[in-house]
Amino acid sequence: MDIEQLGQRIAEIEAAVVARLPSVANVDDLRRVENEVLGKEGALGALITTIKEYPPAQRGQVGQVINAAKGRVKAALDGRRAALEAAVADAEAAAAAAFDPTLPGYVEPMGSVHPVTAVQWRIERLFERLGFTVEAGPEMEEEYYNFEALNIPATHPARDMQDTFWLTNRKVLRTQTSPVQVRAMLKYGAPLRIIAPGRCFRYETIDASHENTFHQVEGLMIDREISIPNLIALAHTLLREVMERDVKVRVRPGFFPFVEPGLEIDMNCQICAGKGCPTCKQSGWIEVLPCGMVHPNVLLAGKVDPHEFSGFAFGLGLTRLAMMKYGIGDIRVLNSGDLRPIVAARRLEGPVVAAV
Ligand code: FA5
Repeated sequence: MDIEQLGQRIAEIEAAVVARLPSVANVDDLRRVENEVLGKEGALGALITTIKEYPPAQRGQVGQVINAAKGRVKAALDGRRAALEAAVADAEAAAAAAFDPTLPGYVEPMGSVHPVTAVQWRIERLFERLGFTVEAGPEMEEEYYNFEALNIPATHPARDMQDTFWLTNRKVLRTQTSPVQVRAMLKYGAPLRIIAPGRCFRYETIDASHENTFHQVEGLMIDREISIPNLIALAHTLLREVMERDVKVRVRPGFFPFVEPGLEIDMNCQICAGKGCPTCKQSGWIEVLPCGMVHPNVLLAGKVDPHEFSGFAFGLGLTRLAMMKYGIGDIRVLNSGDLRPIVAARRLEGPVVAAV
């Protein structure tokens, strides 16, 4: 290749690079192009090695031609690099300008606890102040603790009082929280003060006030010289404190094999103010607190001496109490995904979470 041909070859290389530059989209691609042209084995870079093929007298001129071309190509590459960097800086500045820190933030909707949980927590705090501890028992319960230990042998007609979900392993879904009574006596002995909130299950026809899954709170106090006036006083305090208003209660006899005597403490229906509605079955009263003095057979099952100790127990209908407190007329909404009871609870209390 003589000098003239070399000049043409260089002009072609330069023209190709210049034509290609506008389509180079970023600095990394530009570095690749630079290497392909100016690198040791690049189109221009490799020409340097051809110098020795020229007569010594021409070699200086050949070197100058090649280096001048490399300088022009380098300048074109630097120009494109500057343009690409400026475009990136402009895009970053535009993005920063689009962010307005003075705009109000997005407020996440705040969750809150279920009305039944809110009432349960309130009851737990009240009883903790009175020296009670909070116990739990299994929802899948031994037949023994759900029935026999509570003075309900297999042949006793009282078994039919609570329609039971029997499991194939001969256990039951507990129909009441009362099994925790004997479990707690065996665990701690006497004297004893516990409450046991939890879910209960009954194979029932569902209506406005009956669910097959609902909550109770068991209460048990065992000591020397415990009597019915202690129980009634505590029941009244409990209902007033939970409802946060004065409520009417009535006491009537009740039968449960595990208490003697047994009582039913009812509260005036808060849905209809005692006038009568589907929730209270038009009676104006709602049964919330069956209770009584613990039967000696139950104390014996718990290895507590009935000659030394006596006690009272109650089984508060927690779900129904939550309904009364928040004016929820139909129990079914509490186990559904319906948020209306939550909203009602919020309206009365503010965010329930904050009250805990
Ligand atoms: C009992 O379950 C006894 N274990 C209560 C007890 C404990 C008595 C200790 C004496 C001493 P009862 O079956 O009545 O009793 O249920 C107690 C409360 O649970 C009822 O007053 C009612 O408020 C609630 N309850 C009962 N069945 C349902 C149901 N299907 N749906 C919603 N609440 C119910």
